[in-house]
Amino acid sequence: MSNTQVQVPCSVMRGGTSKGLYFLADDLPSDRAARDTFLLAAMGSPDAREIDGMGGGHPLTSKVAVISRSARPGIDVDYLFLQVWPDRAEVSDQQNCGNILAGVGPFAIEQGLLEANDGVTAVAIYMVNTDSKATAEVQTPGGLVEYSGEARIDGVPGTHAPITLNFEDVAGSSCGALLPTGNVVDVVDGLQLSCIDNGMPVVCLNAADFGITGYESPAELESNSELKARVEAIRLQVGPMMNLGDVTNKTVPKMSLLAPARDGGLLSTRTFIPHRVHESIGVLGAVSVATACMLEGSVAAQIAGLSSVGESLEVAVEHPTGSFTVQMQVDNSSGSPVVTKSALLRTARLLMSGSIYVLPSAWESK
Ligand code: NQM
Repeated sequence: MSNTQVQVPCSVMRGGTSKGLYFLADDLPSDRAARDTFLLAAMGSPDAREIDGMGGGHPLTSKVAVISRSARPGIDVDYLFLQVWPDRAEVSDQQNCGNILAGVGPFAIEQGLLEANDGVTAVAIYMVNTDSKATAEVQTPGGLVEYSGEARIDGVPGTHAPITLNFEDVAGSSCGALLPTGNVVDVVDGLQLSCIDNGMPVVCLNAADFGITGYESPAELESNSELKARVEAIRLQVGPMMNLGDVTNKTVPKMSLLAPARDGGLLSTRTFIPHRVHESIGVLGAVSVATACMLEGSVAAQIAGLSSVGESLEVAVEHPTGSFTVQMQVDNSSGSPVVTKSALLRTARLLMSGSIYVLPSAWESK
């Protein structure tokens, strides 16, 4: 079709409240620098609008999934998540993404990496970034991925087929421990905060400590340069405390500003991811915040006010475009609650399947 550009097989999918490019690992250069040069060109980065590529000019729409058949026992596919910075020539594998994860099962089935059942297919996924496992339940009547359905998730218009994501043992997957600093509460710049990693490194902060309500829109928060500077100053200090090293150029930890719930949820969140404010909240980010609500004395627990926790509970984390429900299994046998499993509802949709075109200068052959 194009004699003067390189074309690479690719699907575009919405995964949860994010959107990204999905590739088979075999279709990408195995050399990391060559792969990243290609991905930057494919997205149109660096450019705030990503006008010369497929990216949407926002971290939530500048994401990549790289998928391959897994050699690991009991695992169907390996999933590597890559964040392409829109306005900076950088590709990061330093975080996982539970929203893009929602598209991995459907993509793997569409690409023939595993055979679907007639009904529901459980896809076992190894998450390369965090060396952890998730299982996605994908609707596959007649052995084909079904995208239509009645499931609704806040932040996405309309309804679609449900995809249930199940996580086990994700505590400390990036930082080495659920409480990476060893404390439920730390004090930085005179403010109490709680650092947690139950699948995503998150710093829980009290929005009121910053003189805001915590119900502002993402645009309002992003235009508050004093707030942004204070949040970033704290993030840079907390990164090494969370075993993440220098986080200047990293997309973790996420900074979640918390306020009391307004719509029947557990609490309300506004999350810096970290330089833009999330339009909703990340999947593993929500699991981490919900987990923090169960830890007595944490900044999240002080705001959520959960008095006691049963073995099985469903909590709603409020965010700018609605709320996010997380089901949790909790083990109370040690005296303090330990979240052993979490499950949540997402939807995903295949938007396009075909080829991405890049200039020859962006492609070094495999
Ligand atoms: O926390 C955005 C998203 C995410 C990450 C981010 C995510 C997760 O919503 O699991 O899904 O926090 O950068 O896609």
